[in-house]
Amino acid sequence: MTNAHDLKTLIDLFKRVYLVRTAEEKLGNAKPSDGLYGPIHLMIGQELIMSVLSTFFSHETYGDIIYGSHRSHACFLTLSQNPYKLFAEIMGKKTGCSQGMGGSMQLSCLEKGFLGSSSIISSIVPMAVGSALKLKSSQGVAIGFFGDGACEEGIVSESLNLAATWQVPAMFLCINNQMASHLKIHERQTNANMTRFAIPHEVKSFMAIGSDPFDLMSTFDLAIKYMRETRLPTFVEVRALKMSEHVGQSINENYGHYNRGKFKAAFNIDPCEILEQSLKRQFGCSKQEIDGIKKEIENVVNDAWEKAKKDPSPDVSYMHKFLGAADQ
Ligand SMILES: Cc1ncc(C[n+]2csc(CCOP(=O)(O)OP(=O)(O)O)c2C)c(N)n1
Repeated sequence: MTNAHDLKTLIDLFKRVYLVRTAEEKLGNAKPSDGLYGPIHLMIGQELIMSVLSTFFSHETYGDIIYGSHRSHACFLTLSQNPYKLFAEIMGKKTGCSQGMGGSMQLSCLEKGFLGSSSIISSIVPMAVGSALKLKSSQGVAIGFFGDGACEEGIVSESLNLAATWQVPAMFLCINNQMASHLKIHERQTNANMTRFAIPHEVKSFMAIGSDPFDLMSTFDLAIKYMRETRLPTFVEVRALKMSEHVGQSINENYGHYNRGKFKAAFNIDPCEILEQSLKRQFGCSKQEIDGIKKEIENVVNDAWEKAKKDPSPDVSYMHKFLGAADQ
């Protein structure tokens, strides 16, 4: 992406954000008869981050690599543009991106450089450093994204130390939604600023607001250009507010300690709405044009859902193939 204020760029971004939002709402509103398996970590409210990042990321051109956390639907969707493979995976179908064996937290899209996500908090961070080492003599970058809770794991600091010592192009992307499961940041850390983890390792850090498309565009632009040119690591903190519960299909107005309505009113942070308003007010897009884009995406998502539901489950003998060498 070159010109952040270009209409075509913003429409493309809106399509990415709306695809993630629609797919996540589909998951959040699923009925028991839809047959979803395993824990699902939605990230409604955080869609813009991966949507913007994906426009600067290119496995085809540079060999870029990315690894994700347990909350990775947006990474998969923005890179693959394939809600069908995501839904099939979460429904435990053979046609899913991990052949129905991984579920919501174990996603990948190898052909686009998304090498995997993991349910083990922070476990992908050293993998990003390993990939960055491999990419050192190219122009590619390796990204590992994680939450503020993951910063409390020693391996994030150990990985920062190695990336800085080896001088490799690894991006430590921390999505700071100020919650880890059900604990607020001030119950776990003395300071809500995550970039401080980069300071002892002299890793250059950046900070962006996750609901501001222009801030995200300029931050990722700067950070990725810096890495492509210097081959050095970066730490990027994005402040975000998640409008869904920690885990589960809880996107109702009142659930647990979240109240989505109050949240939206208090912070005015819905990135989908911010982008839509920006397209209308600053770029003169008509309601009809925006509604047309939305309808098209909703149709793609609905068709993907129905198709995935009809797919077969993997057979049990196939599952055994992945259960390790113990019984071979
Ligand atoms: C090593 C490890 N410890 C604990 C857990 C349990 N757990 C799952 S999600 C989570 C909180 C993660 O918070 P954060 O990293 O901020 O990501 P967020 O859920 O906010 O996106 C925890 C502690 C885990 N999955 N792995």
